Amino acid sequence: MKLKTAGESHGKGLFAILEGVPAGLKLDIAQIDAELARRQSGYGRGGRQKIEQDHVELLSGVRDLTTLGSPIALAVWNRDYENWKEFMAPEGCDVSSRRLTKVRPGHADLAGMLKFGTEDARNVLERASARETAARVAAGEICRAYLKELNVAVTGYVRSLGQVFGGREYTFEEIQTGRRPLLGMMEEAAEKASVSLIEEAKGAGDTLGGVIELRVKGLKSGFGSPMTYQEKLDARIAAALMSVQAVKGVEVGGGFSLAHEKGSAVHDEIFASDGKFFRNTNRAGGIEGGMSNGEELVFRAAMKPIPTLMKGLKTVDFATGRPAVAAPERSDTCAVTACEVVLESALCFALAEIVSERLGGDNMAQVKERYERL
Ligand code: EPS
Repeated sequence: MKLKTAGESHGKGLFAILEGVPAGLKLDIAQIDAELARRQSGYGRGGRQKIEQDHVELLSGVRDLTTLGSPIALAVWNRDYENWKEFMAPEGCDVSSRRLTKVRPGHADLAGMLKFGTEDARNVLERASARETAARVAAGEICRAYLKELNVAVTGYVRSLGQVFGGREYTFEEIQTGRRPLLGMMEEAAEKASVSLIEEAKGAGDTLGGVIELRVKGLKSGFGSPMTYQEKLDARIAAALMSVQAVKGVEVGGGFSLAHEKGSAVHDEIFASDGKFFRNTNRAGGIEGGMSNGEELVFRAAMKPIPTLMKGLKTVDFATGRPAVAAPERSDTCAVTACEVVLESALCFALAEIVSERLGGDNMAQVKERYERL
């Protein structure tokens, strides 16, 4: 499977081409739209989400809601384009307005201007914006449908937000049913404390990040390979998660905490019963030697606070070379809930890609039969 996205934050829309989806996969547009809506949700989001009501339009590769095996092209149109076409239209527009030169620390502005040889950070930030993830979520939902046919399920939740931490570990089923709608956290007390923290940050013109946990249930063993470093499951999934805007760290299973323990307290001991292997712990996060081992996959990703601060950080005006306060573009105070949704989508694509490489198959019946046989 291959996925490409295109589109600018205030351009006509966000687009994806997903290639390699077998024929015969049933799609549910309402389900894709529900996940797009969840990507727009979360306490602490900015004004843009009041303008948009993201909806997927399937443009090719699908007939009567069933995939054909051909590349799937899809669009999520930007409603805000109406307000921006004067400054963004590919066919010609006013590029002297809406310039951004007071480059934002932590954003793509400065490095991008130097790299692409432009004096307007808008030429970079429009693509670097996390709005791109709308296309990834729409495509990711098609990948989730593919995985669901094999009884592989993906879920996740917001584990911490700023300095607010959740209280305990949760089972896959608890996460699937117990995630709270306001912030995607699991506990009411943590959610309340997070809402106050977001209010406080908003008042101060500041932003907040958090940690997201992701789980995969039902993936059989043997996906990924230690034979070449490029094929390692943990490496490929870490790369997929790190590709999501603002993600600065990824852990697998016990992650960083494992480095502080002795081996005897880290590795999951192996038992067998009725010819089946099992473990009573899962500190490996379901991956050993770069392969799935049949246990749940467990990942955590750290999202940094969004770099657009209303209060503005110290910077330099690219146009004058003089000290300045970074441009306060409209943005979110906190988008950790949206990031959780996007990370699930990125994970769904990465897994579908890895699974389809091993199984091949022109149609879903073939894919299912091959998976059953493993
Ligand atoms: C986003 C849309 C953007 C931002 C945010 C995410 O909308 P606008 O720039 O029109 O307010 O809210 O983008 C960023 C955080 C960023 O750094 O660019 C979205 O739809 O997710």
